[in-house]
Amino acid sequence: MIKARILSCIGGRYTVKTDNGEDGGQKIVNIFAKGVFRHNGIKPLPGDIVFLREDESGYMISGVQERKNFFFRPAIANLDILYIVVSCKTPDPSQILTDKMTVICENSGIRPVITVTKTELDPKKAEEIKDLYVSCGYDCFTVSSITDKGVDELKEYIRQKKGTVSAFCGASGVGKSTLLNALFPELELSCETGQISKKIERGKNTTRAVTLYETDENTFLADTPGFSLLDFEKFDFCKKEELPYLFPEFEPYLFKCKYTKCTHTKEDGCAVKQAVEEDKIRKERYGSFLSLYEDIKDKKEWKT
Ligand SMILES: Nc1nc2c(ncn2[C@@H]2O[C@H](COP(=O)(O)OP(=O)(O)OP(=O)(O)O)[C@@H](O)[C@H]2O)c(=O)[nH]1
Ligand SMILES: [Mg+2]
Ligand SMILES: [Zn+2]
Repeated sequence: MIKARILSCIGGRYTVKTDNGEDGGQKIVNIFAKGVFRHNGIKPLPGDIVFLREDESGYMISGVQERKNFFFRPAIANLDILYIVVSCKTPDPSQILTDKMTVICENSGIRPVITVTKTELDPKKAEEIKDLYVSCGYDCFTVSSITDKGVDELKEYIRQKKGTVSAFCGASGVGKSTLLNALFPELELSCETGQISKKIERGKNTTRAVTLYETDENTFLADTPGFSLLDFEKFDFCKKEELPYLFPEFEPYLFKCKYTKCTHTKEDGCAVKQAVEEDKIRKERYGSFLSLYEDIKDKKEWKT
């Protein structure tokens, strides 16, 4: 049995990295749709660890190792870290979208890292975004792929995360592929980016599929297609009772409310609301909490 990691799935062709290459090394092989089983209805995803069988017609996927998690948009399995990429300008940042992503990460046991791009366009805004998420306890970076400012710092952080699977995700045009190129020019990203056009043309080199790149031994970083606001318009990733626990900065206050069943939305004697008034919890984040709470509060049945 050969063990392998799925790097990408493009047009029915899976590219996987095996550990049975020459001299015990690794090699990249392709598997076509007919060799891909759906195991108990599970479609193998980039990031999955799979078991391969080889016969005269090529490789087949014969099993998928149990996932520790999976992220649905972008679809990746076994993520350790999600770099939530936000540009400070063009396109303008959406705080609610960023907060939805942090909440989904918290719910799936994935570490979110906020990465603000294009900082040379609006350094003040970039720092504001960073401050907000640092105050929530998140790791944050500000980078410009034009001036290279902050790129080395982020690269060092990624280097320290040996053995992990991580991904860049964010709205289309925020500069994910360009940043990946600036960080790891040696990867020669298959998507033709890197050329920073003077006139910003969004969508010109838009990434079409999730691809994992090996940045270090057994360490993978994925570039992913940008999503639009519509992709996360419907928010139903958790139960309303769970939502407060997915805002880590609320934690010190959650058991200090007057009522044990406090929803932290409108009750008297709510310690979370008080912390917001005292600027111990940022109003912007509490605003996102209320808005997400509204989205899920009337949901009767919770699908998994
Ligand atoms: N000013 C400025 N422009 C940048 C920077 N980084 C990327 N860009 C530009 O932003 C545009 C989009 O960059 P991409 O890297 O393709 O963005 P993306 O997030 O990969 O987009 P999708 O693949 O569609 O999701 C391109 O025109 C880049 O040249 C930056 O640091 N500063
Ligand atoms: Mg891209
Ligand atoms: Zn409360």
